[in-house]
Parts: sequence; C-alpha cells; structure tokens
Amino acid sequence: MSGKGAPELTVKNCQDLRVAVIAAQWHEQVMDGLVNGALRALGDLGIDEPTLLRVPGSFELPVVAKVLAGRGYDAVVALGVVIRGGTPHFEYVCQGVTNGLTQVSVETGVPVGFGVLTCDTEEQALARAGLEGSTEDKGHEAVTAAVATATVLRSVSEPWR
Ligand code: DLZ
Repeated sequence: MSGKGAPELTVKNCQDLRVAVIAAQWHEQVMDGLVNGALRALGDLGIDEPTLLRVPGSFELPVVAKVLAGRGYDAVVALGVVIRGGTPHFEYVCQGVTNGLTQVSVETGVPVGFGVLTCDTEEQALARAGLEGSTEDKGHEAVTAAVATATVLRSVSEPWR
C-alpha cells in the first residue's frame, strides 16, 4: 500500500478528548519510533496526559483496546509491528489484530487508530516508523486519524436543534 494520497488533517477542539495509546513490544527500535510519533501527535493536538499501555505482542492489542473503549476513552490508538517470517504465523497475527481492532471500533463506536505495521522486512518498518531517515510517521498518523474521527463522532452526538 502506498502512502501517497494521505490527507493533511486539520483537527480542532480536541484538547479535552481522552486518548489511550496501546503499544506492542516486538521490534523495539521500530516501536520506539511509533510510540514517539504517537506522543508527538498528541502534543501537537494539545492533548495532555494520554494513557500509554504496553502489551507483549500485536495479537494482544484488540483485547486491551476493547476494555479501554468501554472505560470512557474517546479514542484508542493501537501500535505494533509484525514482520513476515518463514511460516504462516505472520498472516494469522496480522489477520487477528486487524479484524480484532476493526471489531472493537465498530462494536463500541470508539475510534481505534490503526498504527500496526505489517511488513515484509524490518527495513520497510523502519521507513514508516517516524525515525530519523524514515519517510513516513505511522504512529503520528494513527493518532491524528483517531482523534479526527472522535471529533467527527462528537459533532453528531449532539441532538438536532
Ligand atoms: C509470535 C510473534 C511473532 C512470530 N512475530 C511477531 C511480530 O512480528 N510482531 C508482534 O507484535 N508480535 C509477534 N509475535 C507475538 C504475538 O503477537 C503474540 O504476542 C504471541 O503470539 C502471544 O500471544
């Protein structure tokens, strides 16, 4: 999937939103970049004191996202990196986390930012991690998308006048 065509999102009136970031721990260098990008985005948006939780691997992201979505957060952001190996395990983990996070979001009505990289190689992941020399900053993007969506949902949660 190409990163070309990504919108320049402008997000307003979001400082009071409660946002939780959940981050897996596999592939430490890439994860450091994603987590830093996510925290930088929250700072850019004026959202102080976000919750940051760490889980073992990407497969564990959906269950924690589901519980947080039920605890009053306005948006949840899931960060992880899955790198293809020599067995079909990659497909199962990617499918589990993608379907799981989609299900959480749709069933709870709480936006879940999808900051999970699914890459063939570590080089591809590093290029998307928001590190020095990276071409993309997927942690930052996932936060901005989730918060933008939360503001859209808030705009339609008021009764019609
Ligand atoms: C087992 C596994 C493998 C092989 N690769 C990754 C990976 O590249 N990225 C990741 O986040 N997690 C990986 N895991 C761990 C699974 O996500 C999960 O933590 C374990 O299967 C235990 O449930």
